[in-house]
Amino acid sequence: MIRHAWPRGWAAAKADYAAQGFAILSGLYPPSVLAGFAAALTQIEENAEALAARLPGKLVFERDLPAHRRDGLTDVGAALFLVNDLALFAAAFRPLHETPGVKGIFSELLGMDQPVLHYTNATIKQARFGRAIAWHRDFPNRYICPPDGRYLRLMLCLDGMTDGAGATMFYPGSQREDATDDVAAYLAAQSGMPVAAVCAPGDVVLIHPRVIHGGGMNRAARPRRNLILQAGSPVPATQPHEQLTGQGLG
Ligand SMILES: O=C(O)CCC(=O)C(=O)O
Repeated sequence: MIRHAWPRGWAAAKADYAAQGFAILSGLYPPSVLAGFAAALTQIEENAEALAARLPGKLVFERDLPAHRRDGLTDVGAALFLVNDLALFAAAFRPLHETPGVKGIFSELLGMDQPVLHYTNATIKQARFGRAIAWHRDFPNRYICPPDGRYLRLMLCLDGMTDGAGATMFYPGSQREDATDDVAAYLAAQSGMPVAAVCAPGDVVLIHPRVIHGGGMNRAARPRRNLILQAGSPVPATQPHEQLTGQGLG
């Protein structure tokens, strides 16, 4: 049986983050801002081919990714998996890092006065065939990642997340220092089940960079779209930079 984690208030979310390596929080973004995000993302999806030609490398199509993570399905049209560097596409995405409250969340969880933005993306699990995401940790990663590991990801669930519909799954506690670095070895030694982050549209999931997470396909009839922002310590100049990399939050 799959276990679930549910949204909590800030004090409980902070405790969850420390104990489990992830936490679910409600009410951070106002409804009008959420509607703006959804409309801007829909615009991108509807104009994906033209935008991909104009902004090479920023859109990742399902058709260019291995089909085994979507049950072998190959007829996927111009369906997107990732939209990277959201600020390039629409000003409507700016509240993702500018909304009051966002800076405080990062500052408190990281113990840092001036966290800076690393990157943003939309991670889309399409209706019916949205791909599964393998078990992984976000630190270290090969994209944008301060060497000190002091950062976290805020994942806004535009459509909410439910079982069987691609909810992100977590191994609670796998962020701890004593957890083995090797994800496969950690999983092999586990007797516990992962936990599904079940949440409503507009909720956010706060993800510790060392917690092991992944998730199954979205087999539901509606898409599961998340917006992600990573922020924390400044990143070295030698790493890739997005439009807003290095900007302060709030
Ligand atoms: O979209 C998801 O379910 C998870 C995204 C994720 O694993 C990540 O950004 O590291």
